[in-house]
Amino acid sequence: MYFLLILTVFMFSLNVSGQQDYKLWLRYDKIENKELLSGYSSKIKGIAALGNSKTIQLATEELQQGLSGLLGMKIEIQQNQNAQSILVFGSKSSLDEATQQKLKKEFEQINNEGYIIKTIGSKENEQIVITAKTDVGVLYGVFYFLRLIQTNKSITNINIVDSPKINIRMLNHWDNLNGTVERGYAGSSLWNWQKLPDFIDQRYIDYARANASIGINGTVLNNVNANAIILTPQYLEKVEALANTFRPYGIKVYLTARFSAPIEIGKLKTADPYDADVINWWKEKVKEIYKRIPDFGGFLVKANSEGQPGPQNYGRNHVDGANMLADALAPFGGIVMWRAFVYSEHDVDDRAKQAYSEFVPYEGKFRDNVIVQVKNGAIDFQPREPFHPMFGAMPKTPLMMEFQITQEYLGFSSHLVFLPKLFQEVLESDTYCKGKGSTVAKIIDGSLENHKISGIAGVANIGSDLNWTGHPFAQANWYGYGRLAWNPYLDSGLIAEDWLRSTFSNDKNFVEPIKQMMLNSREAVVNYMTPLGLHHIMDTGHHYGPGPWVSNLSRPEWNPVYYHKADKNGIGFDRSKSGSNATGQYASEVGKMFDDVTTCPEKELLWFHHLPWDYKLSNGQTLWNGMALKYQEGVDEVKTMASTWDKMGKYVDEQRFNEVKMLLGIQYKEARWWRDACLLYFQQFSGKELPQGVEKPTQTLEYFQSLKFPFAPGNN
Ligand code: GCW
Repeated sequence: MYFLLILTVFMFSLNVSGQQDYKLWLRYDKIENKELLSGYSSKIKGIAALGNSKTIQLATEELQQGLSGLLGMKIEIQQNQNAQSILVFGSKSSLDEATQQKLKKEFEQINNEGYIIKTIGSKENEQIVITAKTDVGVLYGVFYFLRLIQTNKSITNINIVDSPKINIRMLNHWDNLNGTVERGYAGSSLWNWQKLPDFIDQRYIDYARANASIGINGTVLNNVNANAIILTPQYLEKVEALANTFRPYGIKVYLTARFSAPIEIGKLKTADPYDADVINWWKEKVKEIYKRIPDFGGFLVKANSEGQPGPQNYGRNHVDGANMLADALAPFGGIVMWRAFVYSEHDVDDRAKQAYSEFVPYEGKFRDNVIVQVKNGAIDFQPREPFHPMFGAMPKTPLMMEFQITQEYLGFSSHLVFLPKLFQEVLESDTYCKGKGSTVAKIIDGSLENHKISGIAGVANIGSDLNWTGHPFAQANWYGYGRLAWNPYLDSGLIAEDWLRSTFSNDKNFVEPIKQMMLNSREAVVNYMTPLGLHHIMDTGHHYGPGPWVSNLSRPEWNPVYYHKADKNGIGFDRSKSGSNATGQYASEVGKMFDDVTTCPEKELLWFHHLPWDYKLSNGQTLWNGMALKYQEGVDEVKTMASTWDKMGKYVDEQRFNEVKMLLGIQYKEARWWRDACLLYFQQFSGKELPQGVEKPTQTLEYFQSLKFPFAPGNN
């Protein structure tokens, strides 16, 4: 009996601690600071909801649960909207005339998804109002307000007016219909196609809630390497069920469209975008979708890229393909997101140049409801790439940013890498396309050219793992992506801090060092994988671990040797005027800077230049020594991360503390693997000893080359 009791208690606590991870950043633990707590409690004696839509109901539940947890007392729903010290929330049309008038100026400043949070009334009769033009705007305001309290911010005389700067804030799931996730490292797909539409997993609701809390308003459910079956009635019924689940959270559903679908599921002989039957097939298909899902978002398309079908199979081009789909979607308000991730095995030109060369001539030719989705980086989501030269080169065409949240090239879900730091670097990059200050952020939010649509996509790192993302800190990448999608000008340090306070603790002895650890983690991974502008030197297929020696793949640009070009004379890809002239694709201010080895930032040196091993770096080291020292620095940084974390036991529950500790252990081991394998390999060309301060490898090059990972995750 006694044993049974202990067992139950033990199992219960296991279960409870399991749920710690699951809650993401939406933890509403009681405020520890007594003074703050009484301050909040005096201002919020109850809540009053105006309106009764599903979205307002959700907002009510969220506020009630959130505030009850944070304030440690049950927060009641007030019937009397005019009571003192209550929180009133509802959309503009539900406010009384007088309050609407009071907030007139604020309403003029927000868009349809923005919100206002404001203290109104006289001192004796103070209230906090959360309002917006739409119910979803109110929900965003509610989440923002809860975050303020979660992160211990002041709510005295509150006055916040905020709107998202980008219209389409999207997650792209590379989820296959068989439940696997391409480049997914957090278990399998969340979507249980077999049980849909009748079974709505609680997970779908929790997913939507988490996304709404950071302002994400769209999701592409399936892989860009698409299967046409998703467009059959049998699957559309399932998609409809998900759309219905997500709708109250302000999230629209999108699908990828396989270009050859008219053949595969439509029994047509061709998918030629000029063929009348094909045009008609897509029109009918779109009609069928909108009948089920009236607010369907549209299609994402990967065409004529890495073997996917597309208009070029019929002698047509990207504009022909995109516009055909756009015409079918236009009557319903849907959009086409056409990916620009193209490079051809038949094109001998530098792969980094190919997307620009192919797409820039189409400037001005796409329909109004087409947005071109450009990957972060002209190669492929590397730990560091200079910004894609298409940004700034197509002013008439709205361009969408595609970031990768899942860590295909950044250590899967075993490495702690805080990606908002990387995203911020790219968003802040100045394209100079309209003179100084023409940043990538201003291009994608549409402000530079006054575009009607603007968008951003993040390839999701979410899966069926209990903690959603595999690594507890990978939750910060989902979170941070959402915050930047809402406001691409946010500082990544602020994002890290908000996330830490919401997810772990408000104690500054925890927040400060761990924030610093997160901010340093991005440079650490660059240093131990691809310092000084190296790129694409990972192992083949699964992309796990180093493989700079790989040279046997059928397409030259799939081989790491194509990218580093190491030989006895030196290392690096010459993309300057004397090389591939990729620098010529940038505005002249930027192009010149990259072109000249003396002005090219050292962090991008070997991306743009092939340099001798004894080239002198700015710190006086030779290129060989400097590179070796960078690899060592990366390893040392991981060691520091691990020892910083080791001191945090008292601020974190045991389970999460241990998980992160073990993962940092893996990261340290793999950082050394990268360093040793790459340096041993490059040493064959440099012919030089490792400089002082760089640890000696413990294995041979042959050993590293012999490692095989046929079952590494994410590679299907
Ligand atoms: O990064 C590469 C990945 C592929 C991916 C492709 C793409 C979905 O290795 O797995 O395919 O890019 O973005 O289309």
